[in-house]
Amino acid sequence: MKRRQFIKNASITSVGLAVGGSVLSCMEETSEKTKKESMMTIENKLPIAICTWAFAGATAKSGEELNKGVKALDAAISGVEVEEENLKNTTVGKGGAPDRQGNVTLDACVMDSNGDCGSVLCVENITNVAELAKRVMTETPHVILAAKGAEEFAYIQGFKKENLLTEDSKKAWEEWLKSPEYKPLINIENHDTIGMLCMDKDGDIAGVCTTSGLSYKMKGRVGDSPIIGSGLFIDNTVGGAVATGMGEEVLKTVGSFLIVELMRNGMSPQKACEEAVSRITSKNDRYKDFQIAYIAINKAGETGSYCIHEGFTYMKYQNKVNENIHSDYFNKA
Ligand code: SD4
Repeated sequence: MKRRQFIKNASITSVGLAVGGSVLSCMEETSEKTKKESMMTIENKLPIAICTWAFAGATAKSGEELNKGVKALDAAISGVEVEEENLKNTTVGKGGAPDRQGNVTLDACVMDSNGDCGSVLCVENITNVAELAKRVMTETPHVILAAKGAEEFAYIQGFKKENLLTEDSKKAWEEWLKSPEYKPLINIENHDTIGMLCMDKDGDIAGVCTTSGLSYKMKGRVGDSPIIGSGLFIDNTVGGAVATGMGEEVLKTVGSFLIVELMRNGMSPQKACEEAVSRITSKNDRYKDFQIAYIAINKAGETGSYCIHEGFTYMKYQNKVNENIHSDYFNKA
């Protein structure tokens, strides 16, 4: 009796398993089909490059590279290098504003589609710090190199030693020294740190963030931009986010990681950027004195942005169209 019952149960179970198996394989087929269909829909949108502020040359460069089939991270680095090498840009790379003692120190990080990342902090005499951050990722067992160590590593890697302080930046700093009051500026000359997020033809997402940091900062000060999770975060299954503005406040809320996690839980890039700004403004009355802006992209190729004060714009390159988009903002009072 027991044996018969066992066989009966076993056969029910195996029917169940067989049926379950075919249900499973049917579900797998459906999800494979849905994946293929959504990949076909998204393919029409690819590639995409977005960056903070109106750095049109940067997204144009990244877009051109992506169209040639270059992967997301290398395309993003090529784009930001346009600004790292732009001597007129006083917030990124060569020509960036110095610290209080007249030293230009740069911060950068990169994050790739496979979750790898690299970062350099407070680096002097090297222009292309985004590429240097990538070399930390690919050529060392570490994630972060700081100051002299990062600079020495750059020379080993064949980077050129350059004086980053241009005559114009030096003059502006000398002017500032006459009454050296430290005040964060909102929307400096309508640009700031460049953060770039790229989604390549394969639908893979990677990002870069590079900056000279706050003008006339204290010696040794490092902001959010080279800190993975704060200035930049990518999860290739979900999306990516990058920040610009007052780094201290982004650091306190781990802003870019927060945005990616909010998107993982179902928020659109737009709503996730709004929520990350609200985490700052809801707790901090001083938000009136500083700007913070985020941009984000998700795996469906949707993008979003939000900032505290009016004036932040971002670039979006898609379908060979390179457009400047005005971000919505929090402080409408
Ligand atoms: C930083 N988020 O170092 C960067 C760039 C900046 O005003 O200076 N923004 O805080």
